[in-house]
Amino acid sequence: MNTTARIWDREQECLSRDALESLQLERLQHTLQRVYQHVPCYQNKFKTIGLQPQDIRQLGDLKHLPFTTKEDLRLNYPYGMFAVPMRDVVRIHSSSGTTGKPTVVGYTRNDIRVWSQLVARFMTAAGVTNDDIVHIAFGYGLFTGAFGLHYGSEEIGASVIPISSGNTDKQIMIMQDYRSTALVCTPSYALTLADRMEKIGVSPDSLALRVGLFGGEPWTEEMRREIEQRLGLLATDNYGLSEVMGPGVAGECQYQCGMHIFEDHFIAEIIDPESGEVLPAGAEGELVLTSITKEAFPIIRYRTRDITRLDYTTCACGRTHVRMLKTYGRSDDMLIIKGVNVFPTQIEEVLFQVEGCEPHYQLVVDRVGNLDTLEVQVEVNESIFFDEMKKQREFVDLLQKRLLSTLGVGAKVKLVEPSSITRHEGKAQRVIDRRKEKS
Ligand code: DLL
Repeated sequence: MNTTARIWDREQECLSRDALESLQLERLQHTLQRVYQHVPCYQNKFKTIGLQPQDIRQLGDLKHLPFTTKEDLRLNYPYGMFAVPMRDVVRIHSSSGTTGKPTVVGYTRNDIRVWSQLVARFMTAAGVTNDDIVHIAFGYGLFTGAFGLHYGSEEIGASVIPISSGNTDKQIMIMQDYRSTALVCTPSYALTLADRMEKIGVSPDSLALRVGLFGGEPWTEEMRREIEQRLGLLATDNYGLSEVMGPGVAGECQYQCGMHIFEDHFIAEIIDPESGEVLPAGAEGELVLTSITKEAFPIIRYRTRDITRLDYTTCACGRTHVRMLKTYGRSDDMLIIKGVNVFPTQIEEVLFQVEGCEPHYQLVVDRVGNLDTLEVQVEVNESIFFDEMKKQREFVDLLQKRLLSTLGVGAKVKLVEPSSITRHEGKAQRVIDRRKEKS
């Protein structure tokens, strides 16, 4: 039996805005009651501003509630934000944060069920069915990526290959031999696979891949086209964060025009990251998420730090849930170079448009005297490396000019040899900020 009809939950995914909003309000009110009763951090925050859960009478009142930040989670490390006793928690994950203590999140049995359904939802929207063989190359562990996609695939009834991360040659052999049809990993690892295949002479035609479910880090449209062309698949984007659930918060359908946020389970707002004010529909700003069905770890107005825009126009697929556009990345990933805000993805966009650049780059930020410097190290293909010096200089000039006009601040470009930039099996680490060592 093809289970698509069950996973493609038309009733919930195509609700009218009115019906959706009344469902959201009901679920929000219930969640607020629960956190007020069971999570001291929320109770204290609400009391400080003199607010009771019953004061939230319409969705518009949500803006009166305080934000939750990563700092709140750190202060309540490890289990202080849980709304159920530990005996009801069946799984623990944590964030992939590189600084300080990670944040810890928990799931009840029902949370795991909902999580699996939501991952199954976006996988279905991307075209995965029970006929697919899903190759999961995320690392299994505390990171939510692998388990989320694993349970979602099983919910669909697809055949899961839990290969985990690493050992790229083995990944390629398994994809070939086991006829994997759906690839799950970070977009940067998809490119690493493509590079390696090229190097060892494996053509994408010898694989059975047809769809990619990529997420966990920011990537550009240019990178999407490159992956699609080199792996011969439809590359879709999906978004989530461990604090809110993991993957399964939002995902693209086959029309690739933004990720549907599963609004029957989450409320999305866009705020001005400076003032905290809620911005009007369509404006660009920081995404703030509230969970309205989670049991173990409900989260109210969580500041994701991810910068995006919401698109409420109708999607060709028929789903009514709002779409978030590709995020440039976290506002914490934003570099401030001589006072100008720069996102690594803006640099990626420029590099990908210039013939000769390979899709691997690294940014080195430093401070010389009082001045910030930005160096863009980019791999270039052999032809440029071996060409005469004059041509190399012209190539560097061209890149520097384009970067200056896109970013509004100068960057020095350094061409490096193919394969010289460190590859990561999970999320790419693009920035080395030497200013941090100096401050
Ligand atoms: O990365 C959850 C996830 C796993 C999502 C696998 C999708 C696939 P964290 O490790 O907590 O959780 O990191 C969350 O990663 O706030 C974004 O900054 C970034 N991120 C995740 N997905 C995307 C995406 C997982 N599709 C943080 N585009 C988020 C851009 C993304 N950034």
